[in-house]
Amino acid sequence: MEREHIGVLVMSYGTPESMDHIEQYYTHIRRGHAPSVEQLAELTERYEAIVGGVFPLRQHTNDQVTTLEATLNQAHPDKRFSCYQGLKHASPYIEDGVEQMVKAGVSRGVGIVLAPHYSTMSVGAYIKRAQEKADELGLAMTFVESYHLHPKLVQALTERVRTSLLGFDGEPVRVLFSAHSLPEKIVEMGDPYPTQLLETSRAVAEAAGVADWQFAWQSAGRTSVPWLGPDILDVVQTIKQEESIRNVLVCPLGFVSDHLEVLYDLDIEAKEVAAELGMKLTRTASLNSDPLYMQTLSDAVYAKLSE
Ligand code: FEC
Repeated sequence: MEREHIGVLVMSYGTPESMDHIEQYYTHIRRGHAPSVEQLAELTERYEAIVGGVFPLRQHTNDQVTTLEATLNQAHPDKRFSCYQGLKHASPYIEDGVEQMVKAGVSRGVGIVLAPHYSTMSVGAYIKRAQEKADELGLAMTFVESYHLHPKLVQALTERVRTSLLGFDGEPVRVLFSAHSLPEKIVEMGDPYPTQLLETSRAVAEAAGVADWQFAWQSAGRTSVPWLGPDILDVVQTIKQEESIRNVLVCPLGFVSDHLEVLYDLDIEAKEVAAELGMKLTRTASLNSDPLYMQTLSDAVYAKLSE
């Protein structure tokens, strides 16, 4: 009997294709409004600072998509899985990925985002775009909304926290779990994002035996509306000045890959703030294509198929 051909739309934030594409990318993030000359220069400088003109998120997303396809096919040989990339702000866009699945003649599609926590403004927006394109093309699709408490995800994060703590030679350390901030209005909307992030933080802290931890937001947008806080840079200052804490381990569990928000906002900006205060700040390694993370995605996709 022929194996059923399932299309998996793997959605990720996306990154510019080259330095020449930063303006186009930034304009897409700003819903069609081009950035000012200063804003563009500032973002270009941040990209230059992390990687000298290469965009690591693209490679990580490529690897995650290829590895997830292999993981799914190995775990479920009775079916044939093909993974397609769909990016939020760069090519191949989410709509392109859906189109590719239809062209390949898959019998149905499952969508998953390379971000474990659901918010209407993040994962919800990815899903909306994919669903609209799938409806237009007549493809049946279902979506994984979140997988923030999957035991293998918690295990992968726990291992990273434990490993990084060894670098502090037994000295007291405050663990700061972090994620991308969003406008405060999501709280009034009853959005599950803050609660899910706290649930993952608590699960990892318990599994790693960490009693001294707190949650902080990072990378808030440069807009006039209020964003969720406290911001991680303020937290670092406050805990040094008010609690005399000298050691900080950041675990950015709202992200899965090495990219600008981790490599610049934490590795350069937060480390600089900490160094000025005479503190030691390190961060846990990103998941990227960790086998436990790939199994988390594979399990979540497969569970969706049998719903
Ligand atoms: O490495 C890279 O090239 C891309 C890194 C990157 C990731 C990422 C993830 C998330 N974002 C989320 C929300 C927002 C909201 C705004 C916003 C703006 C930016 C800008 C850049 C950027 N984001 Fe991002 N985000 C990344 C990069 N993000 C660059 C524009 C300049 C700036 O503000 O720094 C505000 C947009 C608006 O005006 O409406 C909101 C969320 C995530 C985590 C979930 C996910 O991955 O989708 C939430 C990676």
